Amino acid sequence: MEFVAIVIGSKSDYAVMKECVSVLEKFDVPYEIIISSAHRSPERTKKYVLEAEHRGAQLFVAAAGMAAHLAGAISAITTKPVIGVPMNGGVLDGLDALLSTVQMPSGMPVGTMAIGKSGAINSAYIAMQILALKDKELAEKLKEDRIMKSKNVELDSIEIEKILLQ
Ligand code: RP5
Repeated sequence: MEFVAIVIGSKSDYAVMKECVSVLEKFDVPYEIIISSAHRSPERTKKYVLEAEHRGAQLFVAAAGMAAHLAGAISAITTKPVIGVPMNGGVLDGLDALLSTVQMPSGMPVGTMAIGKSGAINSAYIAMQILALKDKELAEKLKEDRIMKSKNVELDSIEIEKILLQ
């Protein structure tokens, strides 16, 4: 079965990365999520990535904070797309993780998202956009989602205009 493999560096990352999970669930996209760290459990990370790829993982989402090497370490193991999500927290509140995740050497890409919640949500969207290249039903759902987002902007505007006119 094809699925999205999410790896988070610590249990503490789940509070943010549950946003990614929620989006995938909303769109009925199969996923699995494990905790594994580039630093604390490098062997487990490598073993999981190889096994997950063998079982049908189409791409990896990797979330880590601080000296965030998880996404880069995963990209060293697989040629599947790797999406990195820098976690906020720590002294530099995610800027450290952003730079660690995004500054990959040439030929070893990590598609890096924004820090924190927006990045977690967008990691699910980018993952689905990749899957939708060969999944027409999912591509249709993504188009409908865009239409709804656009309608919501108009509805929000009408609401604010009404409040201002009172
Ligand atoms: C990173 O260090 C993790 O991804 C997490 O964002 C950060 C802090 O981890 P904990 O000390 O909360 O486990 O490796």
